[in-house]
Amino acid sequence: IFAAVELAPRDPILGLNEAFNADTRETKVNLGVGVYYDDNGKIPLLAAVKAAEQARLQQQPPRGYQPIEGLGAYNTAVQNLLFGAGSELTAAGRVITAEALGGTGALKIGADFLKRLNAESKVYISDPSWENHRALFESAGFTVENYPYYDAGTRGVNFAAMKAALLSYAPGSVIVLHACCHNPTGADLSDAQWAEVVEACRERGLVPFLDMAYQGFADGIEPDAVAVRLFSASGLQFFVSSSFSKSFSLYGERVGALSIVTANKDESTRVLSQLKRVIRTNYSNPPIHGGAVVAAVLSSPELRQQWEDELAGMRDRIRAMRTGLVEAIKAEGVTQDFSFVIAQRGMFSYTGLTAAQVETLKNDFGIYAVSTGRICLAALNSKNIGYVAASIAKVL
Ligand code: PLP
Ligand code: TYF
Repeated sequence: IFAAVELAPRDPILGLNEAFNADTRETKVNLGVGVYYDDNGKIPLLAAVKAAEQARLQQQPPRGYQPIEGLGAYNTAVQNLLFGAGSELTAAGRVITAEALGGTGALKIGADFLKRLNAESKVYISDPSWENHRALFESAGFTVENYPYYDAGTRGVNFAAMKAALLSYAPGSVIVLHACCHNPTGADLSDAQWAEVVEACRERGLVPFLDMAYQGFADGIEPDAVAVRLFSASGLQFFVSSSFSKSFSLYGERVGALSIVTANKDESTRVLSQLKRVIRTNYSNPPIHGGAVVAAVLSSPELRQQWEDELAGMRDRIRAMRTGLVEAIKAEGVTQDFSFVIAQRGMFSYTGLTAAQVETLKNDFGIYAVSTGRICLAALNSKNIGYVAASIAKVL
């Protein structure tokens, strides 16, 4: 049966973890995968999560099947974060939300549903984008192409090229947009540019698919939702995949959601019925624990406040690491200007390090980064930042 099976390539990012784990050097640093570590280099268990989990364990709840679309309280909490607590769209029944297996699971059920709606559409992702975007939409059967995005010269977005491209695509094309904290570049659109993207989508009849994996990691819960809010105000229909992997530090629990904004309540009923069909044939219904914990935190004023404070702590620590890295590289005598690292948003920086320099960082210093030069700032801490800066200075 398996004689002709070929060896598949490793995931370029998750594959780095395997190499890192096998490295025996004590000074090794993993700047590859997009995970938030605290100043001790550990993945935090948030205090708000711990409190909600302990309360849940005390209750010893039964483990029946969830509804196909997941827990109602969870889906409502997701909608409040994305669309705002007083959203007219949710009040009008124009938003449906299904709990999903992380942001990845949300993208997958969204892609499968879109394929049933319009099998011939093309899907466009940013150049560059999260590796898995292409693979996910291709595995749903779509042809995937890039729209212009990052400009290495300015270390920002080539917005003129992006907008011109959007305006050239066939109506019905699916446009995957990073709602905030662009992965891998850290370069985001301004609010004014988002408004122009909304108009381009309207003018061309495009299908916007916002991917929100890092809400709260740029400026805060509300400001980071600006793209979702602008699309909401536009009257257009669109998709949003979202994830609590990072913002709740619940990576392995696989907690995310797919939300779809429709034209009206009747359409919502029909769309949800079809989305449930997609879910049923994928995994039937989502697991209970992660969503129940998130719902408990978000529906308790005290725990919610505690979570927002903890999220702000993660955001501030990443910012401090951005500034600290730029200063430490400078202190090593490097004259090249790295101040762009401070302006980038979210967990990542496109450092401009070449594949060869990344390779040397790994071989000579045990510092792991993605070959594109992407590093995860959230893996830096007060103990390793000096070593990383000194190593970068040596490979430059
Ligand atoms: N979308 C983007 C842009 C991401 O960076 C990630 C990474 O984690 C995801 C989606 C997937 O999130 P999850 O780990 O919740 O599946
Ligand atoms: O980009 C990252 O590092 C995170 C984590 O297949 C990740 O989004 C990376 C690759 C992958 C799944 C998650």
